[in-house]
Amino acid sequence: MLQSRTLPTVAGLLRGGRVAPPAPSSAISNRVLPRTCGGRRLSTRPAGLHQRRHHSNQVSAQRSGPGGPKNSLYGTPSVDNGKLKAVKVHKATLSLDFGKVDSREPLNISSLWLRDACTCPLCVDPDSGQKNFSTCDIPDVPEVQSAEVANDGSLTVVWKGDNVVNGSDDGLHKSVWSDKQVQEWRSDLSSLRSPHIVPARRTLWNRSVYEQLWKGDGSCTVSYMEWMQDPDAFWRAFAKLCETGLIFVTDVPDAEFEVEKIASKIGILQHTFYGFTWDVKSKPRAENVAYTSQFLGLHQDLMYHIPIPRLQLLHCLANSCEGGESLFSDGFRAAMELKLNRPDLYGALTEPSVNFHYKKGQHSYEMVRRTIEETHGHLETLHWSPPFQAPFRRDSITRWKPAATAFQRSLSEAENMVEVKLKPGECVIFDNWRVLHGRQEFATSGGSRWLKGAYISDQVHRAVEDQLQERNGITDPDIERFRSRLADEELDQVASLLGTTRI
Ligand SMILES: O=C(O)CCC(=O)C(=O)O
Ligand SMILES: [Fe+2]
Ligand SMILES: [Zn+2]
Repeated sequence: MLQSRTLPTVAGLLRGGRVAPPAPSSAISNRVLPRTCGGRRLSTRPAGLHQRRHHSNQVSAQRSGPGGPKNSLYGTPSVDNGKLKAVKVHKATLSLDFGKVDSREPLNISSLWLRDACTCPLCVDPDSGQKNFSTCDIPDVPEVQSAEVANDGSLTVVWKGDNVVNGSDDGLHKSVWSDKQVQEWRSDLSSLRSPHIVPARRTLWNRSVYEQLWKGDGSCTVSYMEWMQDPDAFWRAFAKLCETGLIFVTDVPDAEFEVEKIASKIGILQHTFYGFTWDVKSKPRAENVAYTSQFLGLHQDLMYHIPIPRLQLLHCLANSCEGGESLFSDGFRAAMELKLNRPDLYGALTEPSVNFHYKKGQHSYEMVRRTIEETHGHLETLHWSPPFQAPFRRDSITRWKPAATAFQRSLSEAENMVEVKLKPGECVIFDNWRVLHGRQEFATSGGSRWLKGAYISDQVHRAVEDQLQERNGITDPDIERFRSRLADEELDQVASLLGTTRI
């Protein structure tokens, strides 16, 4: 049966086409709380958005995006950036002293590591950024001639008897690291940058919160011209995508290749066996349930594939059939609700118990996944796609089933799901690792329906998120602590959505 409701379009919602409670200045509190543990059971009080507004540290700053106040989206780094004060040279290590800015011991780094990490123009080609020597060319214990710290916190080490690159005849080689570089060594043993990227502060949403965000400052929507040509508008919209996982591009020209152009503003498209871009049209004997006119429950795409696409774009070229409304639900909100109310069920969903597959023609893909994946309590991704499930391992279904049923109920409750009938000229972009999508059944007679889709990989998404973070000037050497703090805040958000408080 098709539904015969009249539903507002995205643009209609944005222009206030749907009745909603008065929009608060900020939909959700994002206050920073001390870590709490254990007892998540809640005391209930009546739900109401107004209750969220009294929190001291409101989210409104987040709205400003990258052009706005510094740190708005990412929060303030949690560790004092005390500069390097002194260095001592031992036999095979250098000991770096950051003074008493935190309780850490001096940082001991081997001279081998330091010599390998030289970024001088002889060691790292300034044009290509690539290393000019092999780590195996360095002596096991490179000899230090001198080491000193400047007032600005930078570190200079002069190496002796150094033939690693063709340097000076006297065998001396000078390495200089800026304060910023030195700071990055403090966090952990990895010297890659991405572990230091502070994850975006997310706003978890149910239907009414999302509608308020839409109406709020319009930042969940961006016009095609702005997205393509106005860098500030692009970054604002991208920041919103990181925050909510769901944005809409409007006024897209009526042409097949536009989805590729919109996606290319973020970066290269992720090619999959569905094609570089793909058509969502109903067809006979469809190879994918998406290409039928049937109801399609909430799901994520390509759970059986490596890598799983991070962003999904769907550009609406035609949607005149009766039905065919798009459905979206914030999977992270549902996961956090479960964590808050039923940590036992949440735990069951973090086990690797779901088999996914796609087997057709020359394609044969399968993967076992955890429904919920987190790092230090911070949600990273979900894996939910009932149509592509393969039979379970016989010993895992019993524990998974009740937990998954509670999760599914929360995802698909009307108050948690956004339902929009996309109009031609609208393109939705959503985070396929977080936001689940689906669609209502539609009647193929008396109309046409055509969406054109594209994917962006996680790696490309991270690169752009990295630039966003760079614009915000945020890194956090203590990223693990930051992750668990964000996780704690998200539990508060979901408690607030449920009209309860955490004790
Ligand atoms: O038809 C739709 O609205 C969405 C279909 C779908 O799930 C997809 O293309 O991934
Ligand atoms: Fe899909
Ligand atoms: Zn060098």
